[in-house]
Amino acid sequence: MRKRSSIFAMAGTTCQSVVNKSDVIYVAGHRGLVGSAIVRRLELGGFSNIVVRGRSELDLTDSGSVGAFFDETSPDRVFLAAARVGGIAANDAYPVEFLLENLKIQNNVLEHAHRSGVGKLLFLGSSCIYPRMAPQPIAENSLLTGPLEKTNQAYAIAKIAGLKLVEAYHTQYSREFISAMPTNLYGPHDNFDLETSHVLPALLRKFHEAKTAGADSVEVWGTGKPLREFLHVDDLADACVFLMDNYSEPELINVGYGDEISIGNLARLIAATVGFGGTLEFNTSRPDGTPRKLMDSSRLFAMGWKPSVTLEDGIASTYSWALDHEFAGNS
Ligand code: GFB
Repeated sequence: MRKRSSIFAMAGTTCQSVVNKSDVIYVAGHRGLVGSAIVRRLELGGFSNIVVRGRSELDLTDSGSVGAFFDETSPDRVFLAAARVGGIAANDAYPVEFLLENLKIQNNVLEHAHRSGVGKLLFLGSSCIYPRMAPQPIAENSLLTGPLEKTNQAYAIAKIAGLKLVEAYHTQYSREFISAMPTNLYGPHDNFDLETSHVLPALLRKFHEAKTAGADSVEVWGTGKPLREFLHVDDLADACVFLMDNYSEPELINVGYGDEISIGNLARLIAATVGFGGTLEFNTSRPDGTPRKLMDSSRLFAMGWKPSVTLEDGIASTYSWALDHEFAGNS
């Protein structure tokens, strides 16, 4: 029998606002960019009861296994950072997997977290849930006010289903589940594969390899004109722990950096950080995606949380990490 089901199934009994150091905290997706940063942040904060499971130990797309895991571990808190993710090309190429795997993972974790009486759960979405032409900066109330960007529609729909399920558990069962929508992220443990990654790790690899090979130019996808907002994943992890303590509303909340940069200027900044002195070639046969995606994070900022890693510092430290972990043997 799950240990807290009967107590927590009662309406209005789930408020546990402050995370205790001894709480059992399950971080789903601990090997990924976001999950690994949350684990680092929790360890720094002195949380000692962190539960993680690798893919070979727990298949989050399998409901029975997820149920058995929650029975066995009975977490007090859950950070749901497990997801099938990728950059613009991967989203475009694998809509079935982005839709199906994400729906399965989030449905299983949310359902079994509810059944086992988890005190609080934070679900992570993405800024691509908002309409392609949403007014900028994008406020939370832009959700479902217009058509989505086609290149990441499948992922966005899965994430919208997830945050609506979070809201439903909140309103129907008074379950303290919350949703955070991060802007574009980067940092250590990112995916650096050129076809499936996001732009920042891809450009770090491209410029690094071009410098190493003595190449004259580097290909940058699209026109270079789209605007993106980048948040270092350590800041996101800090915001997630902050929200776990301070936010209990059913409605999603944005987590952004507060500033944006064009892809062309991002490429120039990365080239300078890496020390590549050649030229940029914009390949316009590759998609630009959403023209602009700056989040309005004023609700979060007004609560007292602010990011601390500048884009310049974050790129430099991510490059340094990649040199040791991703590009080792290629420098
Ligand atoms: O980061 P990214 O793949 O995803 O691409 P999105 C951002 C922009 O960088 C696009 C351009 O305009 C790309 O065309 N870009 C330039 C590159 N060079 C490259 C390159 O070498 N690799 C990549 N990947 N891009 C994602 C969504 O959209 O944002 C996801 O697909 C998710 O679902 C994520 O929401 C946060 O910002 O366009």
